[in-house]
Amino acid sequence: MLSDADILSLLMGRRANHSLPQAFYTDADVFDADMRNIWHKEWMFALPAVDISKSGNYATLQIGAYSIIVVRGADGVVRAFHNSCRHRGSRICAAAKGSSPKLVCPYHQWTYELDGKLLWAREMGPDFKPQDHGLKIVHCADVSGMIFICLADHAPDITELKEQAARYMGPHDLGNLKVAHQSSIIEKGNWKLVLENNRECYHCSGSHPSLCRTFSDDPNLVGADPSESSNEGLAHVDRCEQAGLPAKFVIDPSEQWRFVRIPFLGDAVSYTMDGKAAVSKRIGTVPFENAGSCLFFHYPNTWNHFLSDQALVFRVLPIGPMETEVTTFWLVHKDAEEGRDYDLKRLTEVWEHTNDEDRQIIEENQRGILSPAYEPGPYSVKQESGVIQFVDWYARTLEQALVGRFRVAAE
Ligand code: 3BY
Ligand code: FES
Ligand code: FE
Repeated sequence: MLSDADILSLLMGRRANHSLPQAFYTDADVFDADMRNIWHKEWMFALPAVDISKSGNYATLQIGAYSIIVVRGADGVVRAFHNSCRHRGSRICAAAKGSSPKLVCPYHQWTYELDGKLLWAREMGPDFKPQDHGLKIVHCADVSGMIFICLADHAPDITELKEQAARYMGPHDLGNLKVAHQSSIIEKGNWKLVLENNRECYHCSGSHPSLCRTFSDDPNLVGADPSESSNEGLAHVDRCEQAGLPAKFVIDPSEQWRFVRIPFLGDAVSYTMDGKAAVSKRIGTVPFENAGSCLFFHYPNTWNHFLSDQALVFRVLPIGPMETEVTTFWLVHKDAEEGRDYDLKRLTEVWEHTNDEDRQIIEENQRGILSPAYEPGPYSVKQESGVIQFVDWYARTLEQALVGRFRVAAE
C-alpha cells in the first residue's frame, strides 16, 4: 500500500531527466492518485464536436469510476452530465454512442431533457421537486471543435487555450468536418507510457516505416528556442505565418499544452504511403496544400495533427494501472465522399500501422518495467526533451495536488 505521503516522497526523490520509478507505471495506488489528482481535476479531451453533430446525438465516456454523457441539446449546444440517474443512480445511457430526443433512464423511465432537466418521473408524490433532480453537470467546453470536459468542482481557466486554439485550429475548421473513421485500441501499458512514447521520435526510425515516409524524426524541427530549430522547420513556420497561418511554437505557461506547425518530409502533404493528399477536398482555409502538420497536445490525454486535407485527433483514456484506451478520429471535409474524394484505406493506413506499432512498443516497455531489475534510466536530452517536458509536467502537477491536500488536511 502506498499512501499519498509515500507517493509524494517518491516524486520528490525521483532523478531528473530519468524515467519514473517503477511504481508510477505499475502501482494501483499511484494509478488512483493519478485519477484523483489529474484525471478528475484537469480538462480533458472527450470527442470532436462533429462526432455528435445533431441534436440528441450523445456519446458516453468512462473516466475512472465516473461515467459521463456528452450530448448535443435541442439548442445545438454540447453539454456533459454524470451518467447516473437522480432516482436510484442507474446509468442512463449504456451505449458508447447513440441518439435520442430525451435521455430516458432504462430502470424506471425518469426522463430528462437534453439539457439535463428532469422532465418526467412517474408517481413521485406532490412534494417531489423535479427541479432538484436534474442530471449533475460536468464542465464542458468547445475548443475550436474539440469538446473538452472537466470533472473538478471548479474547473481550471481555459480561456488562453481557447484563444490559441482559435488561431491555430480555426483555419482547419473542425466544425465543418466529419468523422470518416474512428478506431479504439487497448494498450496494455500505463497511460504515462503512452504519453511518453508520443512525445519523442527517438523510436520512429526503428518502428514506424510507414510514418517515416512523410514524418521527419528530427527532434529540432521546430522548438521553443528558434536558435535550436532546424532551418527547414523555421522556413516552414515563416512561410505559413506570412500567409496568415499561425505556425510558431507556442506553449502554455504551465506547459500543459502546445501548438506548433511542422513541415512534412520532401514534398509530402499528408500522412499517406505516397505522401500525396488522402482527401481531394481541402479543409478550412488553409492557404496551401503543403502546410505541414499543426501539432497540438494537451495533457493528460490528447495529441493531434491538423493538415490541409484532414485532422487526426487522438484521445487517451486510462483503464487501469497497466491498461489504456487510445482512440483515433480521422476527420475530413463534411462534403467529402468516400470512394469519390477519398479512399478509406489510403486515409487510415499510415496511422493504423503507427498506432499498432506504438501499442507493441508500449506493451514491451510495460513488461520490461515490471521486472524487479528495472530502474529509472536516462532520457536523451537531445532526442527526448518532449518526454522530459511531459514527465516534469506530470510530476509537478501531481506534486502540487498532493502538497495541496496535505496543506488542507493540516489546517
Ligand atoms: O504523434 C505524434 O505527435 C508523433 C508522430 C510520430 C510519433 N509521435 C512522436
Ligand atoms: Fe433511473 Fe429509477 S434509477 S428511473
Ligand atoms: Fe510512435
